This record gives sequence, structure tokens and C-alpha cells, in this order.
Amino acid sequence: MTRIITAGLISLCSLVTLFAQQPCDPAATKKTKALFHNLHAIAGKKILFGHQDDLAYGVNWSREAGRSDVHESCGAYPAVFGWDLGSKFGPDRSYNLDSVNFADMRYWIGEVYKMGGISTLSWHLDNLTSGGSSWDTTRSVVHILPGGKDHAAFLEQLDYLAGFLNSLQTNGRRKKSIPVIFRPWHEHTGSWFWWGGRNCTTDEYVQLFRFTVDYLRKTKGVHNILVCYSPDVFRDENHYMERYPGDDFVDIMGLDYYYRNDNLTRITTDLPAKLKIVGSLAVAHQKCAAFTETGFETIPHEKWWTEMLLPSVAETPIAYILFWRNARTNHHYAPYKGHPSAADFATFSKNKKMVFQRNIPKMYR
Ligand code: BMA
Repeated sequence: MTRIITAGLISLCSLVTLFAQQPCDPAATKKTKALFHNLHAIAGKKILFGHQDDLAYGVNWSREAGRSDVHESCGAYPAVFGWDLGSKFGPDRSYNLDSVNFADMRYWIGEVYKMGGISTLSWHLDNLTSGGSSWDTTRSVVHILPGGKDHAAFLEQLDYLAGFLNSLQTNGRRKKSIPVIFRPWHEHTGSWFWWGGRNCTTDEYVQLFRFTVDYLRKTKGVHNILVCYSPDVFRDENHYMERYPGDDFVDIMGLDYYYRNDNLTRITTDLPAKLKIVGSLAVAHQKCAAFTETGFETIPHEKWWTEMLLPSVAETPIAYILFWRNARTNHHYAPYKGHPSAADFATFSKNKKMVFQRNIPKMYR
């Protein structure tokens, strides 16, 4: 009898686990499901460290095999690697907006996967209505949605995007595609991008998000993505959820929040509070919480990593944290060799909460 009850309990538990931790795409590949499950398992226990464009370039170098400013500062590669798909795909455009070649990006995503790491892709798509950049706030969302005059141009971009996502394969088989996190239409609580804040209505934003995910999945057969919703700074739970596209369209609930000299006092208490809100929403919606973009440009405090950042995130339920790119001496968010904060960063990298490539658990099984 006891055995039967125990067996029953075990299968009930596995059933609960099975249903509680499925990605929003029922047809997600096995490895994508595993990634979601494993991100869940990490959240609240450890934090994976991430860096944008880490293998592509750093301060004063570009495209040198094996190099990484993070590795050169602390002896370990990140566990999460960010990439960007903007500004606009086209037959004559092989580079993204930060001069990263898409073929290189595909290769590095493969390398990241072989290292056991995770890639996350953002999309600074140009404004297809005005021809300007992501920061051109000419009204566009209404025009690229079905029925809009620029819808065809949007479909063309989605077709290229799907082609890229479907090409992330380990052995030429789509079923074996490399899972990635896809983070479109980010920072929409601000109004600096054409898809953000006052540049579209709530309904338009939600439609844009849903259409993007649906088209990739249903029309293009993309099943190797976990979708991330990542507002910028928000006021409260209602504000965070205002443009949430729904549980069927999101796997990861993120937050983009940067340190600046003029918000230092506020962010110290506000950031952990906000990450906890994201964490409890993620639990309520059976999603995974993450700190999807951050940093302090040039890291002007030598002990920022251990004295400011770590205390703000250590007790929050995020699975990973992504630092923005190392472009140049006045625009970087991770240290590089000889950087004044490099020693503190090395200490931070050894903190038992933090996970780098050297100690990442298996994420795809
Ligand atoms: C911004 C800056 C820009 C860059 C853009 C997209 O935060 O880093 O220089 O082009 O992100 O990566």
C-alpha cells in the first residue's frame, strides 16, 4: 500500500513538474524544453553571468579567436552570451548594427552551445515605416501589423529572422536546432524605440508581440526559441503587466535596468525590489525570471561588482543577468584586462552565487 501511495505521489509530482515547466510553444524542441526546465531549476539558487557580443569584440580588439574581455578579466567565459539581430536584414546586409557579421554570429552561437552556454538574441530592428533606426520614433507598429502599408516589409524581415533561427543547427537537422532565447520588442516601458511607450498603443504592442511569435512558430516552423518579455524600469506590477502579450507568448520575464550616476541612490533599493516583483510574477505565471540587460557604463567604481551589484541581485530569483557590450573605452559594461574594476570582478566571478561557463550545469538535457 505504502509503495502504491509513494509511486502515485512520485508520478503526481513528475506530472506537476512536467506541466509547470513547459515552454509556451507546445511544439518546442526537446532541447528547448530542457533549457527552459534548467533555467527554472537555477532561478533563485544561482545566477548565470552574461555579456553582450562577448566573443565578437571587446575594448580595442575585434574578431580574434578565443578572446573575451570577460575571460581576460577573470579567467572564465560568460555562461550567457547576448547577440543582436538589428538593424535590418537584406540581401546586401551581412552585418548587424554593431558590425557583427551574421555568419560569424551563427558560428559563435554554435561555439557557445558547444561550451554548454546559452545565447540570447535581441532585435534592434529599423523603423520600417520611416527607414530610420530603432530609435526613430515615427509611428510604425500600426503600419507593420496585418493590413498595414508596411506589413509586407515586416514579413520580409521575419522571413530573414526565421531563416537565421532555423539555421542554428548542430548537424544540419532542424530537430536538432540550437535553442536560443529570443527577446524582441524590449524596453517598451520607455519611449525611445518605435515599438515603445507612447509610440504605439497597448493593443498595438500586444498584437506586434503575438504576431511575431505566432508567425515564427506557425508559419516558419521555428521551435528552438524561448521567448523573453523585457520591459525597462517600471512603476509597479500593473505597469509591468500592462503590455504583457500573454502566457502563450512568453517564457522568460525579464527586466532591463541600468546603473547611472544619477540613479545610484534609488537603484540600490529599487532594483532588488523590482526584481522580486518580476520573480513573483514569474512564479504566478509559471515563467522564469531574468535580469535581461544591465551594467554601469565604464564601471566607474572599482568595487562596483561586489559592493553594489552583487548585494542588489544576490537575493533575487533571477536565472541570469546580461551585461551590455564592450564597444570602446567610453562605452563598455564589463571590465577588460587592466580595467580598474578587474580585480573586484575576478572576486565577484568566484562568488558562490555566480555561474560562468566553467561551472555551468548541463542546460540542454
Ligand atoms: C546601445 C548602444 C549602441 C548599440 C545598441 C545596439 O545600447 O550600445 O551603441 O548600437 O545598443 O547594440
